[in-house]
Amino acid sequence: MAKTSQTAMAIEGMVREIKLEPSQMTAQLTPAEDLFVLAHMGIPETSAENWTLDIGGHVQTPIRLNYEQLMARPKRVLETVHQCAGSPMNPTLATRRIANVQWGGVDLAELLDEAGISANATHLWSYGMDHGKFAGEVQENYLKDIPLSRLAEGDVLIAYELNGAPLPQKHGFPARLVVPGYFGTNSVKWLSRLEVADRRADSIFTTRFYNDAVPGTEDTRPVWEIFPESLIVAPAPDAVVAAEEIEIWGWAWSATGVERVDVSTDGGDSWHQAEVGPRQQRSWQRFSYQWSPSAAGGCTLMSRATNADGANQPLEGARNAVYALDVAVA
Ligand SMILES: Nc1nc2c(c(=O)[nH]1)N[C@H]1C(S)=C(S)[C@@H](COP(=O)(O)O)O[C@H]1N2
Ligand SMILES: [Mo]
Repeated sequence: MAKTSQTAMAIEGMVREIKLEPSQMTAQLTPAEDLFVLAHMGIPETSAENWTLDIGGHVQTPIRLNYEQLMARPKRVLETVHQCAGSPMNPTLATRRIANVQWGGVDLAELLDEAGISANATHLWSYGMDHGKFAGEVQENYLKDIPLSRLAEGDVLIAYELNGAPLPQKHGFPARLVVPGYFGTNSVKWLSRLEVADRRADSIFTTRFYNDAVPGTEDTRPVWEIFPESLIVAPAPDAVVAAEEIEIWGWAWSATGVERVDVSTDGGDSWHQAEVGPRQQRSWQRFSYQWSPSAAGGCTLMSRATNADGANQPLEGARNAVYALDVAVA
């Protein structure tokens, strides 16, 4: 059974580094070294010198860019929330793999305008250079799709910087897609090809995985837009707090921005409207509630975000379920 070293490298397994608990998410901008790392088939070796990005499919003029040509285009800088949807095998589990970072890169809609999208096109397929085994089957690449309608909203980037520094290898060097307001799974790292298509992509990552059941129907829905969600940063779980006014604060986010956050200090029996800070571009938003505990003893704290459409967080059984933690009042 002879195997080349190439093959051995290609079957490296899943990478999943989760670095911060909610109580450690104190910074508005998540430092790059604290950012979670997810890769289904390991981290490929790539280099800027040999790298090219092909844009083709249903376009009038296919485009090929090298790293230098990508960098020579106008640079856009964008702060956005970045969220992993959690394990594709367990789509109703809340994992709170969330960060808020700044990407630097090139506007994808402008590039596609230059290529000229054909009238019948509906989706954009994105190919990563990583390949190997996933779910017991050999995958030729990491292939995802987004609807072209998302591009019309703007802010979709081909990013080559993270928090002002070159994209680290594990985060997609030389360049990656960034789709703000969509789950991280769609932001393809080690990007090599973009294909304009007239249907959804047929990879395991777009068909078998990353499609949610729509409750009460037989239908499924692609894991694209993120849902309204929030978490409490402070106080931390199991903290002992003094029986005087304290601030309960955390982060709230959604694809379109958060309209309101409610906080409960009695395990969800009653809710109080928190103050919600501004959104920077597509960032998460700070919320804060001044709490005056009325008695000593244990309390369960919760937060619940609502977006402009009135959608909010289920109490349980969902990826964006309400986060709850216990504290003790001294
Ligand atoms: N090429 C490629 N891109 C990928 C993945 C992958 O396995 N391969 N994982 C996706 C998933 S599930 C997430 S959550 C994000 C994580 O991005 P990060 O590791 O830079 O935080 O990358 C996405 N892009
Ligand atoms: Mo993910």
